[in-house]
Amino acid sequence: MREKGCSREEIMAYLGRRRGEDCPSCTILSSMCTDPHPMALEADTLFRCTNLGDPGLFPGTAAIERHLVGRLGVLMHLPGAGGYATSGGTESNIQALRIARKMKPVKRPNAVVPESAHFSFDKACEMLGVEMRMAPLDGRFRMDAEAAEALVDRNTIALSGVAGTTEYGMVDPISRLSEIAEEKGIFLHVDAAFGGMVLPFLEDPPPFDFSLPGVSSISVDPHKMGMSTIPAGCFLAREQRMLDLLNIPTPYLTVKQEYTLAGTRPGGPVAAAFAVLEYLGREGMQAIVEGCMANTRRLIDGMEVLGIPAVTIPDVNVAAFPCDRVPEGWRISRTRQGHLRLVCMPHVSRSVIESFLSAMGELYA
Ligand code: 0PR
Repeated sequence: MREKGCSREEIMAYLGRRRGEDCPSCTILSSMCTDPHPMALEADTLFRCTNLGDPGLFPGTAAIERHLVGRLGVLMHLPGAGGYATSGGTESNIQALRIARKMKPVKRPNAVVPESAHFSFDKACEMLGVEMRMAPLDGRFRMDAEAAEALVDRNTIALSGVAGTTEYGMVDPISRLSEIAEEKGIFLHVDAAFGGMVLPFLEDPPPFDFSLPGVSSISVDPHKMGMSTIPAGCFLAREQRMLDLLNIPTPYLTVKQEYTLAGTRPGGPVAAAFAVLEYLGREGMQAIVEGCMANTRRLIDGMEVLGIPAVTIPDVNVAAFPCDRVPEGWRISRTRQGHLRLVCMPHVSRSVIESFLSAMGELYA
């Protein structure tokens, strides 16, 4: 560390240079994050100095967290769902498995997840000493529910499906998983970290939420399609008592116990997530989601014209293509199977899609 501090101007000049090295968002085509909505930035700033880890000191912020959980519970068809604001899908998925393990304390627990599960499940299973069993996917990159059922045994503590997969944008057959979970009495966690803020705004979405009686918990991330600031995730549980299973005593806080994984938690992104939902309303969210879906279709059509058909028709705004070469300057990632993977987030506007397609056109001419 420096012996003597340096001036604000010097620091800001240095920070500005470093920030300039970051990729401009209009070149980022594979992120599930996006430029926060202006309403999110304003709300975040107001709550920048709050800590939800000690909610008795910030009762106003804590009330907003409850409102956010309330709104998302209603969106997931369960008014009054239990829940809290997490740091994102990873924390939510870990919490789901912690609860499932508490609810079924077997010696050698396993969890059945699809091959397409996000790598946060690897982290969760490793941390919790749970064997991760991966069910294969069908021809459209969705979990094969019958194969999943065959992997379930008496040591299975949880079954999980994804609503909006990270790599192919597919929704697993959650209705069927719900039936299996009910029949066998297993905890069913739906990872809707991405799709949770997309599917409710589509015209005829596949069922994935608490409207299915077997669904026990859901991850949904406002810092993805909810256009909040980072970190804003949300974990929702069918019953508050599921979360209470995770309570540990917190002797020197304003509350006597907590079930969150993180201790100190930022209020800013939570206020931001709430503010965006309030500002846009269902109509505003629908318009943004429709725009992203229209851009996804345009991308798929444009690639098809270039002789590169999408590997599947996605349920949400993620499209994957079998394609080796990409033009310079774009930040694009690949799936585990090597397909090019693009996420049409709100910052990926129609003109960004058109520039990408024309650069692809030149490359493949
Ligand atoms: N579940 C699903 C279905 C996800 O897609 C993700 C993240 C998670 C859980 C984990 O969420 P957190 O990262 O919030 O804990 N999916 C993307 C990924 O890791 C997120 C991402 C964001 C990737 C920005 C790239 C990027 O630039 O691949």
